[in-house]
Amino acid sequence: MITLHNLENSQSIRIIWLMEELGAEYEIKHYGRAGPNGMAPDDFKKLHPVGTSPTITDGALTLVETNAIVDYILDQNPNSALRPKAGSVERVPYLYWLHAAQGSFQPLLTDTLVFKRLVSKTPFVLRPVIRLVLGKAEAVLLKPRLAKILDLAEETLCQSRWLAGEKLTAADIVMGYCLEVAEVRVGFDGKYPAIEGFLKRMRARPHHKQAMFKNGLFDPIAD
Ligand SMILES: N[C@@H](CCC(=O)N[C@@H](CS)C(=O)NCC(=O)O)C(=O)O
Repeated sequence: MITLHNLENSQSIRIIWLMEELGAEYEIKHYGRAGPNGMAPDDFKKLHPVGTSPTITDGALTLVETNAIVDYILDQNPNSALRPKAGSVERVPYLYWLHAAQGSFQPLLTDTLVFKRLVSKTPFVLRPVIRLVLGKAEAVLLKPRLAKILDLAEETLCQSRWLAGEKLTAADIVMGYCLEVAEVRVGFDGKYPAIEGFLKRMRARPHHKQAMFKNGLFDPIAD
């Protein structure tokens, strides 16, 4: 049976939601964050050389990386509609959003947090300088790319209920976390009503509610 090693308030919420949608058997082992920077504790880090959350174990196997875990779990549930079949209309948008989430969107969201913290942790007198330098990088690198992804998600969700069509897929589960983080870290300023509708539908799903309950506190970090 799969054990999800669940670091508190982390990306592994998606794996709980996935397992709940599948009705799969699994267990959760909870870990609190440690130290001033809120990293994973030592017993979590010992599970795998990379030491990131989510981590799953299944017998002798230990696996990290969200999308590798999602694929591993869906391989065990080959008939699930959460992964559209190759050749279907939904397959390519599914692949795009699944991989855009972890390959592009999540790193930009992490960089946004790092930039904010570099400013807030810099001694007060030096802050204007660091704000100026990072502000430029943010304006050139981060903000336009984030806006392009959010604009495309908005456009997509104006045309279909979920990102890869009318049915929920694992791409929505992976993107859902990113959109929740973007909501507090980037802010939508009323520009993304279709994304807000997506988040409302996501949070209304009984399996999502159950996942939240099993996860415990979920409070995406804004800054
Ligand atoms: N690319 C990885 C990123 C995982 C990641 O950065 N997880 C964060 C939690 S959201 C983490 O493990 N932070 C604690 C640490 O690095 O000690 C994935 O897709 O799973």
